[in-house]
Amino acid sequence: MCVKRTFPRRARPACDPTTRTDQATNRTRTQVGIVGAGPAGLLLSHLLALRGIDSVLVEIRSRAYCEARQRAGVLEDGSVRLLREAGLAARLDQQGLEHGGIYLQFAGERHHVDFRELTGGRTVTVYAQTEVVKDLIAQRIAAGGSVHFEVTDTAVSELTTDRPVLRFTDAAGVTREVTCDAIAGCDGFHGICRPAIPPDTLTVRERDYPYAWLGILADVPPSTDELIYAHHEDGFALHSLRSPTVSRLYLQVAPDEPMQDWPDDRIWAELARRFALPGSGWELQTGPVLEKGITPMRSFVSAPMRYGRLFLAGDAAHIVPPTGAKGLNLALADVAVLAPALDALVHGDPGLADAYSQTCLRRVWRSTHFSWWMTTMLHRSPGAGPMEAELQLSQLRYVVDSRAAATSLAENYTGFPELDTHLPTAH
Ligand code: RFL
Ligand code: PHB
Repeated sequence: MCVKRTFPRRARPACDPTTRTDQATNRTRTQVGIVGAGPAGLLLSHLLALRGIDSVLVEIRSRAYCEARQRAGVLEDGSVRLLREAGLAARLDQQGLEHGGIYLQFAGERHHVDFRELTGGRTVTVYAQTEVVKDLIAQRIAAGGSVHFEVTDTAVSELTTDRPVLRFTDAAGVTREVTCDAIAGCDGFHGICRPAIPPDTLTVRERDYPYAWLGILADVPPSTDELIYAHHEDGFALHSLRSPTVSRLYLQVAPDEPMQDWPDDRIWAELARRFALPGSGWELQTGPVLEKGITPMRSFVSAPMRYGRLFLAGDAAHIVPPTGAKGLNLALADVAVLAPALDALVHGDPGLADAYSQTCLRRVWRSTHFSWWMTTMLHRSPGAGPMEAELQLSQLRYVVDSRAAATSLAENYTGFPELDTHLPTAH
């Protein structure tokens, strides 16, 4: 039997928030103010709209910049389900590339870790964050959502009252003040929301890694059917992709590595060395480099993810090194929890909002551990001696030889715990 569930829409009291503007003072009233048009902020504003909740979203960058920023590429199966159930997967279902495993390469051997077989059919999907962001922005604009790009002077205040305020100057230079029921800080690691919280109320755990990733986007078909994570004595390398004709590759480099020391030929030569499989006939295909950049690696968790009526989501609260492909997925998972919590809160029930931080932090710490584990197993630490190298190789061999160890990698990579989308399934 197909049951179509709809969201209970509560009637709004006459004096209660819908988004409306007082022209003279540029004061606006909304239910949820959202800072940041990354995946977290955009998806949150859509999930809230599905529940009949108004939001105003502000973004410091232009729409074009947000849509072009090269970042993540891998969606867990729960993230795909979330986007699908939220009605956002038309292009994802056409263009996303479902992957049933990864390759782990070390000591001149390449081993397949088969997620489908190890996890009872779970997979990941290669679909770039740029595309997720494009889909979300298009949806918010088409739905008439209030989204302001190229704002300046974003500030949040009155956070411990039940009427927190979001201030900003819009692209036309008009200073605006939005009184909200709650504010979502989805403004990434360098945003203004986390610093608006008194530091003595936050516990921060963090670790920097003594290496970085040099990433390239290349106009060449991938040389592999699934991602290759390669451990090499010269450092880690990752072969990912964006489409059947565009590859995404990463090289471990020093954190202070000058980009100008890496002309394209040197990058390709180093990638070829780290992915080489002598005697196998496999070769890395090269092509024009479309874009390149260096990304530092850090683990960071700030808790709780709430201060009064300010709720942090995504990179604003936590970041992980990219080796586990978790950052984007965590951002989406946070807002899947935050949307129903804010829905209940603005209708007078604080229970889910009170549980928000703790609910999210369980997944955050699982992903933080997994990302740290993948990172330290696969990278070469400067100054590490033969003892560390043997321990890493033993760990890698254990993962490919032991079904239990491989299953642990597979269930974490595809997403653990399984995501509750908090959305009704449409049939
Ligand atoms: P974002 O995407 O950083 O968005 C925050 C937004 O807030 C805006 N902002 C402000 N807006 C208004 N006023 C202010 N004062 C503001 N300050 C900032 C910013 O301009 C921005 O638009 O955070 P969000 O939404 O939490 O999303 C997080 C993800 O972007 C991030 O975790 C991932 O990209 C991490 N990541 C990966 N995650 C995965 O799940 N799978 C992957 O395969 C993966 N690969 C990666 C990655 C990150 C990488 N880099 C570059 C860090 C690969 C790389 C190389
Ligand atoms: C990517 O495609 O950008 C990507 C894939 C897997 C990772 C990190 C980044 O672990």
